[in-house]
Amino acid sequence: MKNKLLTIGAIVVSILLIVAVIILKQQSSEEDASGLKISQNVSIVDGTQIIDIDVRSGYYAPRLTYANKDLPTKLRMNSVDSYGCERAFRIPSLNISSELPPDGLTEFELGTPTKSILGTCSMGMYTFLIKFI
Ligand SMILES: [Cu+2]
Repeated sequence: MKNKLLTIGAIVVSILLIVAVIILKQQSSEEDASGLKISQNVSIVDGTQIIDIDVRSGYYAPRLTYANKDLPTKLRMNSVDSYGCERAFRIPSLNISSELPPDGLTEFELGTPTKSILGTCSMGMYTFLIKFI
């Protein structure tokens, strides 16, 4: 009888632990989903926000960037072995149109953006989006 009670007690404790772990996990994943975070390719130097985007043959990376709004902002395009149409670079909302080099950094002044900025190749095959939060 005593053994049975001990076994039942152990089972109840185990179930409670499992439920607690599941609840804690759900809470942390909810925080991750709702709390937008500034992306790792964003840095602030002397009050200017710098957003780094990689330019490679066939893509821009990262595809989605979260940056700070209300900061003077520069876009820094980092080309490495770029020989595709990603070099024909456009930001339609800012009337920016530029031929990027196959290798090297190219900077663009974005002002103090309030709206999202879409970067794209001239034909719209490759894109990236910067959201200001
Ligand atoms: Cu293209």
